[in-house]
Parts: sequence; structure tokens; C-alpha cells
Amino acid sequence: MSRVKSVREEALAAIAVAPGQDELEQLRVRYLGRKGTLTQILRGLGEVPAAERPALGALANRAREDVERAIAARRQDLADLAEEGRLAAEAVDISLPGAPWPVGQRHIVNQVRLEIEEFFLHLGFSIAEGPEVELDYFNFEALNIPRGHPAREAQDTLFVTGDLVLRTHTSPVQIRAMRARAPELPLRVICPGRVYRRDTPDASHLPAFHQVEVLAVDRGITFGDLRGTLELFARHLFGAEARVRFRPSYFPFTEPSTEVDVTCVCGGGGCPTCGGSGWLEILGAGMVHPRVLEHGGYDPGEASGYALGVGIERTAMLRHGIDDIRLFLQNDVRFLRQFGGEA
Ligand code: 2NL
Repeated sequence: MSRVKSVREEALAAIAVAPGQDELEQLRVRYLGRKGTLTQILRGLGEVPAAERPALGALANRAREDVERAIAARRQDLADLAEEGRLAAEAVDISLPGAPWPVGQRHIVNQVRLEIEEFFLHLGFSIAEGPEVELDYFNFEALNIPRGHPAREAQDTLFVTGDLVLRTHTSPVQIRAMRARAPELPLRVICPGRVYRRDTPDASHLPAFHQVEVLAVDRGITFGDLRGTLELFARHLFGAEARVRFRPSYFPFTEPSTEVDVTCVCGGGGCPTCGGSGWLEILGAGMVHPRVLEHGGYDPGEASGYALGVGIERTAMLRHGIDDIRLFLQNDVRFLRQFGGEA
């Protein structure tokens, strides 16, 4: 009887502190296995005198049940401890600040676009946008460029179908703006956007680039209005000392037409951007052709207007001395970071 009690105590004590499932299994084998201590005692009951057998048998059976229960309980405790350990190891501190995300800057093309927009918005112009896939009528016909006109060849158009083109300028947006407003006056719109030409890329050509076109239509608008606007515009983009000059030119949609130069910062001292001439060609402009006004829904006897078109990449190149237009599309941050443009 006392041996059963001491085996039971010894087993329960060992089970309570078994460090792992393997050690627990070894204890089970030691006490309850085929040759286990308690198993041997129960098996040896036959040799015990009959008078002592029932009491000893009952004690040994209870001891075996107690040890079995203790093993099951310890097994569950060890499993719970292991699970707790796994959860603790996987825990994430959600109060930690996040890793900083690298933030880019505004692209130089968009910086220049915004500067141009800002200037004309302050003069009372509104921004108008329109489709990049455009009807032949709006891109050419309404701009006094009829079928067979050499300007259509020279423009090297990308055709979608016989009647649909990728717009070669944003002028069609201005035609749409006139037709939406006419005969109401005045009309003052600027049309920024991407335009397309059938060009092979080189240092000064891209098949897709950006421009802003400007259109003012009202009673009594003269070339003097265009000149004054361009003088202010040149100072806005190239600094207070900038001056402009006008060279006669030709566009089918303006008459007269002019190409506009701005003084180079080098003052003509022989810089690579102006080639030493002291002048940079920045844009084309003119008085809206009467036929274009008519297509816009205005009576050229009542209304007149000026218009201009400025290339955004070209303006950025002249301002920053960039010598290859393809740099704008390469998204090399070493190039883009030079121009700031807050995040
Ligand atoms: C250039 C020349 C120009 C226009 C664009 C225009 C638009 C309408 C009517 C008349 Cl709706 N003209 N736009 C006028 C003159 C020049 O762009 O070389 N741009 C980069």
C-alpha cells in the first residue's frame, strides 16, 4: 500500500513539472506502459494475499487513474504554453510609426504648365480641355487647313481612321469652346494638353508632347492686346528683365501670324541655348483668321481675337538649358530632382 502511495506521489510530482511533451510521454511509459511501475503492481495483484487484494487493487486503480488524469492535464497545459509562445512571437506592435514612403515631386512639365495656367487665370482666362482623339473637322477643317493643304502633310499627323486623328495641337479644344459660347462675348480660354505628331524621337522631337494654346475673342481686340499680353507673359516665365520681339510668320489659322522671341539670360554672350544670338524662339501667335472665327460661330465683322500656342517641353528646355527633349520621358529622378517641385 505504501509503495503504491509513494509511486503515485512520485509520478504526480514528476508529471507536474515535465518540461515538454516528449518528457511527459517518457513518464507515461515509465508508470503506465506495458512494463510501467503501476502496471506491474496491478499485474502482481494475484500474488497478494486475498484479504489485502481488494483494498490494494482499489488503491492501485485509483493511483493509475490519477496519473492518467495528471498526464492529460499536463499535456493540455504544455500545448497551451506552446500556443501562447507562438502568439507572443508573432505579435505586431501596431503603435509603431510606419516606414517613411518615398515621395516624388511634380514633373517639370507640369510645373511649367501650372505657371502658364496661373498667368492666364490671373488675366481672366478659363481652362478648357477636350479629347485627344479628335475629328478631322476640329483638328484641321475648322482651323482653315482644308484637305490637300500642305500643312496637313507638314504636321505629320497620326491617323486613327480616315476621319479621326490624334490631335496635332490643342486648337480643336478652342474651336469647341468658341462653338459652345458663340455668339456670347468675350471668350477667354486656355487649352493645355498632350498633342501628337508623327515624328521619330530625337533631341528636339517627340511623337507626344505638351502645349498650351491661348485664345481671346471680343469686340475690338487688336494686335496691340496680343503684344501687351506677350510682354507680360515673357516676364512671368523668363524674369522681369525679359523682352520680346516679333518676327512675321505664317499659320493657316491666324492672319497676321508671328513668331515670338524672348531675350536670352546670357544677353547674347554666346550661350549654347540661344546659339549666341541673344534670342530664344518661345511661341507662335497671331490674330485669329476670319474663317476660323466663322467656324467658331462668331461674325468676323463683329468680333476679333488673338491666339497663341506655346510648347511646354520647349519652354522648360529654354528656361533650364535642357538640350534633349527625351529627358522629360525617362523619369530619371536625378534629372527630375534638379527642378524641385515640392512633393
Ligand atoms: C506654335 C504656334 C499657334 C494658334 C497656335 C490658334 C487657335 C485657334 C485659332 C487661331 Cl482656335 N489660332 N492657335 C495660333 C498661332 C500659333 O501655335 O508654334 N505653337 C507651338
